[in-house]
Amino acid sequence: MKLYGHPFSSNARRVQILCEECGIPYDYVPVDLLQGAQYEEEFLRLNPNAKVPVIDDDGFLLWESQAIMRYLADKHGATGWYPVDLEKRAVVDQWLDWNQTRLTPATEKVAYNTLFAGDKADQQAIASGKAALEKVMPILDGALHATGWMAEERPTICDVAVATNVTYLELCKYDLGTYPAVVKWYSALKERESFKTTAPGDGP
Ligand SMILES: N[C@@H](CCC(=O)N[C@@H](CS)C(=O)NCC(=O)O)C(=O)O
Repeated sequence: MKLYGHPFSSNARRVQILCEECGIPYDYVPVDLLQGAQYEEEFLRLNPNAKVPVIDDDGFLLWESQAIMRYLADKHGATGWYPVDLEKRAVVDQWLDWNQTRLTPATEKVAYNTLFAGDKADQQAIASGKAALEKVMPILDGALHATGWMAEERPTICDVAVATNVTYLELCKYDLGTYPAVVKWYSALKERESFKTTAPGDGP
């Protein structure tokens, strides 16, 4: 399987972490996002959205990081990471949707403008991203109080997906101190080999 990604891509990283955790073999194909390689015709044939990650699994193409995680977990029988029980799976899916619709937009506003935009940084976007984070982070913190994990008594793909966003909050020096359960959970995940070997360093 080929995994098209970029070292700064939190979306590609979550797929890579799952592969590392489950021993799923993959060839990592870097796409030079900073030079615009995602807009080249050859790449657009893989993903017309011009985004990483994409996988090419023996000719089967799939984009959208969380759809890829679900597909790989199912294909490789990683039921600990993505439970098969209807209700348990629904809770993992709930958090994946929450990640895409609530946490990611807020995180992206802060991270893009703090780390990538340089002198085009939009301070209003940072402020509105932070205001949105103030609403969503307590929800994550509250969920983690019961077992220390988001959905199960162990990490699942939603913990991985959400944590790759939290990495960017950390890089932005966003103060997580108000969310003690998040700090504990994230510290535990960071200790895992899969997180260490895929970490984006200090960012751009
Ligand atoms: N919803 C998509 C988002 C993918 C995405 O935004 N990828 C970013 C990297 S983290 C990207 O490829 N950006 C390139 C661009 O926008 O030009 C997913 O979950 O895979």
